[in-house]
Amino acid sequence: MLIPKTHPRAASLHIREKLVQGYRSGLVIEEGLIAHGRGEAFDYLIGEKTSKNALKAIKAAATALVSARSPVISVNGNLAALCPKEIVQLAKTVNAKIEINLFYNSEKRTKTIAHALKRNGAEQVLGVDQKFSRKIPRLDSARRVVDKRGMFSSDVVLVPLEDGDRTIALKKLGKKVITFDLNPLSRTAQTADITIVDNVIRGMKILIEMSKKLKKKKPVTAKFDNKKNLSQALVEMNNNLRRIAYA
Ligand code: PTJ
Repeated sequence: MLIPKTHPRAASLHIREKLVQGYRSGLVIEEGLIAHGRGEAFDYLIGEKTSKNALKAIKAAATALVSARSPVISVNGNLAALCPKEIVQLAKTVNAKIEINLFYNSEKRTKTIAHALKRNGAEQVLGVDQKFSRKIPRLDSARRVVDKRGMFSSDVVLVPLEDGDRTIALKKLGKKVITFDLNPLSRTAQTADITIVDNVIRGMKILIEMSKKLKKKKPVTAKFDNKKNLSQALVEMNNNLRRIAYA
């Protein structure tokens, strides 16, 4: 679809188009389109821009990733469709492994996603070869299977657009969990250590830049209160709603 640059919601329509393309090329499943729709609604509420609370969370996330012993970026269909280049750039910047981990698992889609990441410069993609599989205990979905070289032995995991059960399971395994989630009320947003309430397509770029800056100096882990930051996100949403309603 040709979207005129002057369209008031051009950025958001471009993002939607990426998802649709991702669906057509086999990266994304139908449920991923629904998840995206939910994200779009929340993005509208935050004014389709990166907020102050998101920047605070991004700084905390960059510090955690740069200081991690063995960081991992968990990739699902939506993330692969929205920001394949940024996944690879961030992995190279913070020396993280890239691991495919799907909620609606299929070998074919895993391979399609791995090819897309490699086309965008990834050297190694974990989660493809089953001989390295390990299971997260007490988790039912296909996402319980992780790579022993990646998520299983990691200390910090970035899991954008994640489902709640898995976030809780990763936390129980002692991992520091960072997520992107436009819905500050989702179980993932509420249980992660660091929740970035921003569209992953905007936030990933900022996360890369911030990580590059922090890498140059020794990052100091400042206190970060996720619950407080999420409350701030809700306050900002509420203020935006009032602005829209009374404009
Ligand atoms: O590719 P798979 O099989 O691993 O499946 C991926 C989906 C996304 C379908 C699966 O993880 C899922 O069902 O996720 P949920 O439980 O719908 O959660 C997705 C969360 O991401 C929701 O809270 C959305 O609001 C949020 N979200 C959607 N799009 C974006 C987003 N957050 C940040 N940026 C987005 N672009």
